[in-house]
Amino acid sequence: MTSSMKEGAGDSVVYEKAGGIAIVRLNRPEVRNALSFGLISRLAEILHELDADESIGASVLTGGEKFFSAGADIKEMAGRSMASFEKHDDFSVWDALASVGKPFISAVEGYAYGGGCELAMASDMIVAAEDARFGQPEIDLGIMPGAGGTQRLTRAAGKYRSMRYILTGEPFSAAEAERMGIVTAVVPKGQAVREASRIAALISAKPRTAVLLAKKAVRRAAENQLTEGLLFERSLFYSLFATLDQKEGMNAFLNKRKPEFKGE
Ligand code: DAK
Repeated sequence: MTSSMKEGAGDSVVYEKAGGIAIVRLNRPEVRNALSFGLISRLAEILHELDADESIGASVLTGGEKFFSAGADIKEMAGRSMASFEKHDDFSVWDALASVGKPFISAVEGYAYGGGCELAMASDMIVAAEDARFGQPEIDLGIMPGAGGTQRLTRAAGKYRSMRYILTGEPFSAAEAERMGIVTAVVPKGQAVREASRIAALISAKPRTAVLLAKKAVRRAAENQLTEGLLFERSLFYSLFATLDQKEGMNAFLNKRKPEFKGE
């Protein structure tokens, strides 16, 4: 089995290849793998590079042993305005993930919150450790999910459970995620990458073109008409950056205090 580690000092995403699969790891542990625009661009770039790599049939996406990701980088967003997002559409870097051809499986150990949960849901499968926690806590920052949380969670779990988690920000367990249909398999703590790699290796041994087209077809079934919902969600997400509550929510998080929302 050959393995080549691609890691340089300060890389926000690293990966290694072995036995027909790649293990791609988010690598900003100091900020709990917060998903900066740079990190998402690099992740999409790597997944597209792997698409072109004939030695690879499928990938596993992990955040490491303690957490998957705490979501989008709040520091990067806190001072932004609705107008600046409308003008620059910085979050469009996320769009490149939708055109990844080969299957990629999220292996979630620890928490996957906000954009971390949305990133996992945007992948093709989720293998979760039994103590993994998922959640869309954006409401506590004075914003809402913006990378598909309102759309993908609702499609999988239905309106009633999705409303609960999106409007309260309460986290939910791997078992609840499995009941809601967003998790492919729940495994013992510490085993998520191993199980995701086993599934990725099975897929990698299958005929590649059939896999690509089958993935495309399943995504079409699951995500038909998703595009319009995602655009609607993103535009509402940007509009919340015109509110005082967004400034208060994010500043409170960064200053480690409780927010005082005014509803404005
Ligand atoms: N962003 C930036 N920094 C973060 C962060 C984040 N999301 N989460 C944690 N950090 C930083 C903390 O500020 C702290 O930094 P220092 O104080 O050391 O400088 C460091 O990471 C360690 O954090 P904690 O001390 O809080 O660590 P704990 O282990 O005690 O707690 C936690 C971990 C995950 C429970 C906690 O850090 C937390 O609640 N984090 C925020 C979770 C959250 O609210 N996530 C949602 C973010 S909003 C879109 C695409 C994506 C999105 C939106 C739109 N489009 C395509 C349009 C996504 C939005 C979001 O995800």
